[in-house]
Amino acid sequence: CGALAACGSGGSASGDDDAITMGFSQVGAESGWRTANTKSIREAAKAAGIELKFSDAQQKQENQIKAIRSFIQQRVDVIAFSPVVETGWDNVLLEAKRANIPVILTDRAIDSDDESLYETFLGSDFVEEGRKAGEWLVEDSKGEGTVNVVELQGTTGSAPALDRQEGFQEAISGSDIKIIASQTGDFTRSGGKQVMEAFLKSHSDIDVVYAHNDDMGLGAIEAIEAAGKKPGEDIKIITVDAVKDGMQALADGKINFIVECNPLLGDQLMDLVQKVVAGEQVPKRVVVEETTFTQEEAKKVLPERQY
Ligand code: GZL
Repeated sequence: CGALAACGSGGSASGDDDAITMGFSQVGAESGWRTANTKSIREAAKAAGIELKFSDAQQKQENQIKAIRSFIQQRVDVIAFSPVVETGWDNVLLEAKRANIPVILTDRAIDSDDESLYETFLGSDFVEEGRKAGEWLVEDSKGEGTVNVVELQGTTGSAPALDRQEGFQEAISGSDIKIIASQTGDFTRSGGKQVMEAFLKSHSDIDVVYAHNDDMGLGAIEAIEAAGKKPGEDIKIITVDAVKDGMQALADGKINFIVECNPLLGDQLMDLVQKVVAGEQVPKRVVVEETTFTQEEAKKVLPERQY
């Protein structure tokens, strides 16, 4: 469905009038992670008998705001969304609050002083993800002297980009690891490739790529190989997400370490939706469980990965 269309899907076969109607505004379809996240939400809504009105914002905040206003006009029972960026939400969420429609944040957080604008935030701890990436590199580069890192950042102003940068910088502070360049690749494979091509042209001393998601890391692999270098060897690569294509590159030795960011939020989200609509208390913050993978670990778990 387009950015403004809100399409019905799921819901009980009987068309039960008591079924919860949920409006969901998704960031877009920019990465393998997002595809897996959308699939998880759609399947969980269907399984829970929740009527899902789904909108794809194509990574534009104004489309998310329009979709949320559309859900308010349709008088849905609950609104959930993954905010593409952290700021600029207070007005539209105040409109939902005044319409007595509860809001749930999923995947990404907002930066607002008014915590009454949403019931709960279900998602990963992105600062911890950045820390895990940095801690692995500190361990891996012990005794190597100065290590030069180029950083492929996620969408400018988004919670994962801001927090993964913060966590990584915290972990490497005091070490010989230096970030010599940072630029957004907007979480896409093409963005990661274009930025990495530019980095390779302007820096001859790149030791490591820290990409805020697998897709940009996979784009960087294409650029590194086109420059006649070996990804994973001449230039090491650390990414976040652990989607199938990233895990395959990790198993193949082209990526060196992946921090998992679990996109399978659907079931937990629907559980929170049912509790919120029933007026039950829910925690203000629900953190998603996730781990990390080395090349050896990727080879073992690849066959059983769900996304
Ligand atoms: C993280 C999510 C990020 C993923 C990217 O929870 O918001 O957005 O890491 C996706 O792959 O584009």
